[in-house]
Amino acid sequence: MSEQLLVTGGLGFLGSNFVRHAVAHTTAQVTVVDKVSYAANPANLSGLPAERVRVVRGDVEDSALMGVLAQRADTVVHFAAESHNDMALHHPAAFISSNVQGTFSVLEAVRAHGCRLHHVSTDEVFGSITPSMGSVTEASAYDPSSPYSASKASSDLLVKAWVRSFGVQATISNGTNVYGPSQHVEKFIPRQITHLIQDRRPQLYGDGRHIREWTHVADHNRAVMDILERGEVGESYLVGSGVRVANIDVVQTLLDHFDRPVDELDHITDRRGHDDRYAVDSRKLRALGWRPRFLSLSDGLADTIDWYRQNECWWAEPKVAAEQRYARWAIDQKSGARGPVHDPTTS
Ligand code: TDX
Repeated sequence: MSEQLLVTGGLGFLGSNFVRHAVAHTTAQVTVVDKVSYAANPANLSGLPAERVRVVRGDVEDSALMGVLAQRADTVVHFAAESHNDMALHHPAAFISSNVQGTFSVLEAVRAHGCRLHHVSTDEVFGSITPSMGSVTEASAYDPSSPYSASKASSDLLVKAWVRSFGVQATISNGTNVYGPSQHVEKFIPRQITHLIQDRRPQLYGDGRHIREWTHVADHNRAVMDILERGEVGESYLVGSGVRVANIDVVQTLLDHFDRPVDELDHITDRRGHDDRYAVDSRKLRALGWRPRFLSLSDGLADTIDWYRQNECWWAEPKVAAEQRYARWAIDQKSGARGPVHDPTTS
């Protein structure tokens, strides 16, 4: 493991869990660069030793800053991204700038300074996978459906091109849906958990039959570390637990944890361009020795629920703001109105 690690987006859900993992399991000095948007929280890194972790407030799109930071780094792990599909449907411009322009800036910085790069991406780049297709492999064609997944697909293609054209030493991971402590309350599982804590009814898009593969954040970040340590430069790796569950079954598992009737949920207007199913074949990653430890969604959710119960001060305010956005978007979707293309909640 490199000694000087630069983590972009290290105050977000995935990035901060990765920084904690790196501090616990390596001797690396970690620099976090994060623009501290609405999705980040400085508390996510609280309690870590200052002599191991330094936080720089800044935007990956700032190429001068990225140049300075990359000069001091051996390895860059690029988490920074706008990541919420619903937000992307209403404010797509922020996704193009953060995810595409931001990745371009990171690539130019690592190219100039010869850093090893790992780019964190998503299984959504492959689009919806019908049951007859089984699961995608790293060789499957990209076919993104949404502004978010198209922006991530674009960023992956930039990384692949920088590897081939300039010899940048990069790997990519395409992860499935991730869950665990400190995920933003706009996302599906924390939204439903915090609704239940507040005695509200879970909100399911459409019939709730959409299938996602759920990987615990700890498993996801061990995969990133394994790829950094043993992955082959120039390659992509799919990260998936194999735990594939329909949204309605996730909600009913949550209702069960809260001792609430299984039909106590609302079906609401479906998301536009909503992919029916994601499923990945993660054998290439498993060949590096990676195995998911969370094979029961119900067990993984128990710890996650406990975390949200104990950390209401962490999520109470962001939840009010997230629910205001959901209410506004529902009205816009019905009326066909368009909000500003650039997300007003980001700096
Ligand atoms: O209230 C909700 N009700 C609902 O039924 C919300 C917020 C979501 N859903 C559905 C939509 C999806 O089928 O739940 C599923 C998961 O939704 P999200 O948490 O928004 O995740 P998704 O759109 O699948 O994308 C996520 O996984 C891949 C992350 O947001 C991405 O950043 C990641 O790349």
